[in-house]
Amino acid sequence: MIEATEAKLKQVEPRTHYLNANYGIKSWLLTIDHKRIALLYLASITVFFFLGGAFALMIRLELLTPKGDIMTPDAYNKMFTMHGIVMIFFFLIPAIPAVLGNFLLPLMLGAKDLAFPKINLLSWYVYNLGAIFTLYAIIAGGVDTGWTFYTPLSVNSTSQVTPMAVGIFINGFSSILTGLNFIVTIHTMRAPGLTWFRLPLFVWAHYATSLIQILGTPVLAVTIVLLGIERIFGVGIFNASLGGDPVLFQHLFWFYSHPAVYIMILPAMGVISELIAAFSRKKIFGYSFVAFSSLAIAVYGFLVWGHHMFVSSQSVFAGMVFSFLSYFVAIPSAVKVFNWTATLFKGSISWDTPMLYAFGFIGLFIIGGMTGLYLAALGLDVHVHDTYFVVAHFHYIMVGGAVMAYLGGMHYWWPKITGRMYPEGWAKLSALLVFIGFNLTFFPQFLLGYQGMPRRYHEYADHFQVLNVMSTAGASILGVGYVLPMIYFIWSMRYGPIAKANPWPGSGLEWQTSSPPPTENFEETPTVTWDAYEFTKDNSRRYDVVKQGS
Ligand code: HEM
Ligand SMILES: [Cu+2]
Repeated sequence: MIEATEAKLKQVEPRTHYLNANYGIKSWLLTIDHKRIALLYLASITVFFFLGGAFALMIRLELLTPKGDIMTPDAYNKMFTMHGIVMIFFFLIPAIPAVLGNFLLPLMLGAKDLAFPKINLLSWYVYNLGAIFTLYAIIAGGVDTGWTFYTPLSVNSTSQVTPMAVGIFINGFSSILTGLNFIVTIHTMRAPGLTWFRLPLFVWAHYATSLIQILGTPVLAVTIVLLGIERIFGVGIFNASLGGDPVLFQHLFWFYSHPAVYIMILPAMGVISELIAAFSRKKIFGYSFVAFSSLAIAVYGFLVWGHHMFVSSQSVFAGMVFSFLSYFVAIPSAVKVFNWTATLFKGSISWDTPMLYAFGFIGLFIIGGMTGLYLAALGLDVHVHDTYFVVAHFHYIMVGGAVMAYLGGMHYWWPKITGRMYPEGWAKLSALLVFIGFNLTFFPQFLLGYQGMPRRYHEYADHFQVLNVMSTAGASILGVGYVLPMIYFIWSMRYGPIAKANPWPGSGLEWQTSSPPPTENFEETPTVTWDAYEFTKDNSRRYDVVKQGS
């Protein structure tokens, strides 16, 4: 009843917010509003998600039967390479920071924008410039080296390695600039009263992620430049016959790429902390442990790259050290899982769609993380290295973890972003499809890998077929689960019920302004007098009345 009146009022009295403040292509392409830039990223990233998804389905179709009958081995190599490259560099790494981070950080901090709004816009253009080179490489024939570009293959390959490397190199700068912008913003633009230990854990997670982006990404950039130099001039950096070392490439590559998996998972953990608090209406148990565990993960993450190289000619002693250190990375992750669980304990839990994704995340992340411990065990890894066990493990982390959190976060903040609610029934259905489809796709791959099916092969022995058919069937369900939200999100932008300022309700500053927020985010700079996740007793909003823009 009250809601109906509220909706009517809004129809009578249209208010200005960041979406309707200006119209026209130019007002979008030249915007320096972090909220609009987030949406620009959302558009670019969604294109790449579905491109990468199309490659994935081609892989699974090929693997439906043991004989390689729908494509040549060469085409298959290109298929999984491009799937990996697109998903990692153009979807997973930017997804949560560039879309949700961009949109939310200034709102959560009570700031008007990021510290460097123009650099923020520049980051988006840099992303797209990199994307153009990558798309060119794909159209011009693709790359067949695997997303890891291992030498010597990547030096000798006649496929489009060079333009692809250029694309990833350029894209890296977008990542660095975003990280830099976030760090400066978090340091300098917090609202009065918003001390470090009152920050939402989402902000802590992005702070830690930004550190990795700034420290790690340049290493990848250097690695790629060296690869380019080696390909063009053949100076003998990686070429053993000229005195180079092909394994050096793997060291450089994983020195970046292991920390990079935390670029993908830390922001996801930040999202999950917000969801768990909001939907159990409790303060996160052990707030400062969760905050510091993000930093610990960011720092430790740089010490364990060698666990990707147990069988790449490093000494047994080096292998033991990397194995040992890898177990330590598990501790801060486990701290988070334990603390989320403790938060749920005796909480008043509600089962809205974002919470379903949060539960999904926790379950799948535990499976992904525990199997990571198996892989970190030197002796076991020698057995399952380069089998489907590894493929299953990293999909549980990256798809079961990062993508679940991304979707959960998109649902949670959708009313804030668009001012409209999504259809809850459809959303629950798609969350269910994603969960079932995901497990059916990737769980059989643990068994396949354990039984010895190698990854990156386009034919396999007959007795692996049953599990592969299950996996392909799961992938189809997962595909439907991913397409559904895209459809109803677009639908909801026009027809969804009008959202309140704080529909769940949540406790962060972003919920204290109207949905969608005005261009300047807040009517007046808020002063913070409460700690993170301090919910009011009656579960109501902290401020019931949020002044609307004129
Ligand atoms: C429908 C969903 C998906 C299916 C069916 C699928 C399938 C596969 C398969 C079969 C491989 C192994 C290729 C091989 O080693 O022969 C693979 C590799 C990979 N996937 Fe996925 N995938 C899916 C979704 C995703 C998503 C959403 C991401 C990232 C967000 C992702 C990231 C990767 C990466 C990084 C690799 C490694 C490529 C490599 O080095 O072999 N995948 N995927
Ligand atoms: Cu690793």
